[in-house]
Amino acid sequence: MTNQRRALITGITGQDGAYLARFLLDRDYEVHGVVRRSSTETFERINSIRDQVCLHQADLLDQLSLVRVVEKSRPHEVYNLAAQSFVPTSFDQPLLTGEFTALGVTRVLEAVRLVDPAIRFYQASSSEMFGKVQEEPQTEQTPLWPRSPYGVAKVYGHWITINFRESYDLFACSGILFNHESPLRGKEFVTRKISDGVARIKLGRQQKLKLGNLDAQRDWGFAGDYVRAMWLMLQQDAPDDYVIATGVKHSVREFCEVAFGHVGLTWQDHVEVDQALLRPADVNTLCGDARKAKTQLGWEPDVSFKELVRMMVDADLERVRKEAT
Ligand code: NAP
Ligand code: F7E
Repeated sequence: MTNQRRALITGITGQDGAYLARFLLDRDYEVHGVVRRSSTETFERINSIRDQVCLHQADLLDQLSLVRVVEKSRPHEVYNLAAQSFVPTSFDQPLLTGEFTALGVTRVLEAVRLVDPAIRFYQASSSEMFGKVQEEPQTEQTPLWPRSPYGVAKVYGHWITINFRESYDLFACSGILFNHESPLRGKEFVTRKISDGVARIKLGRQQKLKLGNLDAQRDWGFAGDYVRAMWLMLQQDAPDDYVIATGVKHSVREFCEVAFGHVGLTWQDHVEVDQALLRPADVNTLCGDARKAKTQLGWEPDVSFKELVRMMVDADLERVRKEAT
């Protein structure tokens, strides 16, 4: 083993995993990633760095597979990004979501504690934990009131991380990240669904875009900015929890306005509301107060809302243009 820093990322094939892996490679880390077996590979987001990272098969449902990966990679830092992360699916599959997104965190923490309690641990907590918001903006102290099985599972993951820190003195941090997006965002999430829809409509491949709750407001930031915050948390003298957000919120309707407007279209001509896309319980508004992260980590976002929307639409235009008609 060399002196090079080693990091293990669960969820390396997801949006954040892909950005974090690149961020750590740029800082000369040896990067290891957990991937689960499937009949078709899901490595699209990490294709360009595939030969620079070391991938290990394991699953959040399988305790021993996680122990083996930690033993094999002997990381200094573990970033637990893997989860069933799509809120509507959590209403359809609440038990599976609990297994992955809640108990999965305990399994990774147990693997860390067993193999090497000196490993620094990052948990991907979420603004979804605030749900029916009890104050605005939300801080690290705001009471939690989750509104979906996903949010409930994340509350468990958040508190088990704090519990392991307090019980076993682990360097375990929890980042309460507000929505963050990018051209690598999954297409079922509303921002990417809109940017992809705008590109297809502009290029004549689609006529209409069906959406659900247009009034929902989110504090949207850029994923590339947010992975920097994850890393900063693990470089501090002591473990702690931080809200990561831009402090500015916009509605889904406003997102549509900027995205369609960017290509010279009027969103009202193309967007249709589909009642089937409404959730049994939705989070109507979220807006974070990241002053603690700014003061203690020196973290601030670089990319603004409008820059983010344009970046996503431009990337989808380029991609759809290359697709065969
Ligand atoms: P994402 O794109 O949905 O990626 C999820 C990752 O988890 C994928 O790599 C997926 O692998 C992996 N995974 C799922 N179930 C697994 C299992 N049983 N075993 C091993 N790996 C499994 O999510 P993201 O947007 O990058 O978010 C990263 C983390 O941050 C998640 O925990 C999410 O809940 C949390 N979070 C996200 C946001 C946001 O706005 N993006 C905000 C707050 C918190 P496959 O490729 O095989 O499916
Ligand atoms: O929905 C509304 C929807 O699915 C945002 C995950 O990364 O961020 C994400 O969860 C809002 C909701 O993200 C559609 O009702 C309207 O109010 O993009 P979303 P999310 O549920 O906020 C948090 C922080 C996470 O941690 C999660 O892992 O947009 N909305 N129309 C729609 N949403 C979707 N998906 N599709 C629509 O057609």
